[in-house]
Amino acid sequence: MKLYSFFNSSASYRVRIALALKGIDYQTVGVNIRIGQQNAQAYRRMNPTGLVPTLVTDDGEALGQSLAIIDWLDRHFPQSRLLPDSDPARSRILEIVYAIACDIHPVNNLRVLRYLSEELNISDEAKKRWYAHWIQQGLTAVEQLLQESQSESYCVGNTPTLADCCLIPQWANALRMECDLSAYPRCKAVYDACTQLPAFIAAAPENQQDKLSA
Ligand SMILES: N[C@@H](CCC(=O)N[C@@H](CS)C(=O)NCC(=O)O)C(=O)O
Repeated sequence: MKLYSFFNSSASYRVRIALALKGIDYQTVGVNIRIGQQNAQAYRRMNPTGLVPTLVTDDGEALGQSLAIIDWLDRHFPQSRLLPDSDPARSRILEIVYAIACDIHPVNNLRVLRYLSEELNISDEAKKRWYAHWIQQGLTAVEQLLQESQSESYCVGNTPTLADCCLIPQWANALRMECDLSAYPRCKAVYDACTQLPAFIAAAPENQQDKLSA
C-alpha cells in the first residue's frame, strides 16, 4: 500500500496513526502541499479534491478522505478496531470525530488560510486570530464531549479509537500555531497519554521521511 501524505498535514497524520495502530506496512509518497504538489494533474486524477492524504491499496484503488480511508482500513484490517459497531461508544466517538474533522479542521486548512492572506489581504496577525478563534470554539466543545465520555488516556473507553486519531493531530497543529490550550485539560491528558505510545510516535510529523526543516 502507498500513502500519499505530507508530514505535518493533520489529515495525513490521522491515517498514519491508524496504520501504525493496526501494524500495517505501507510506503509513504511525500506530497509537498506547501509548493502545490497536491494540485498536480497526476495527483488530482487520483484524488479530485487536491488534498492529502490518498491511500492506494494493493489492488491499485486510490481512496481519498482520511475518515473514509480509516473506515476502509478498519473493515479490511479488523485488528485494533478504531470504530466499534455498537453504541454508545460508536456514536460518542463519531460525535468527537466530526467536531474536529468537520467543524475545526476545514476552516483552518492551508488553502483557506492562503485565501485569507492572498485574496483577502488579511494580515498574518489577523490570520493567527482566525486560526485561534476556530480552535477555541471547537476545542471547547470537544472538551465538553470528553467530560461526558469520562475520558482518561483516550477520548472514549480504554483503547485508542478514531477520535484519538483525529484529536492528536489537531492538538499538535494548534500547538504549532501557538494557541492557548490551557482551557482543555481533558484534551491535553489524552494528547499526553497517546503521544507516549509507539504507534503515535511512529506517526508523528517529526518522524516522517518527507519532513521538511522549516
Ligand atoms: N477532508 C479531508 C481534508 C484533507 C485536507 O484538508 N488536507 C490538507 C492537509 S491537512 C491539504 O491537503 N491541504 C492542501 C491545501 O489546502 O491546499 C480529509 O479528511 O482527508
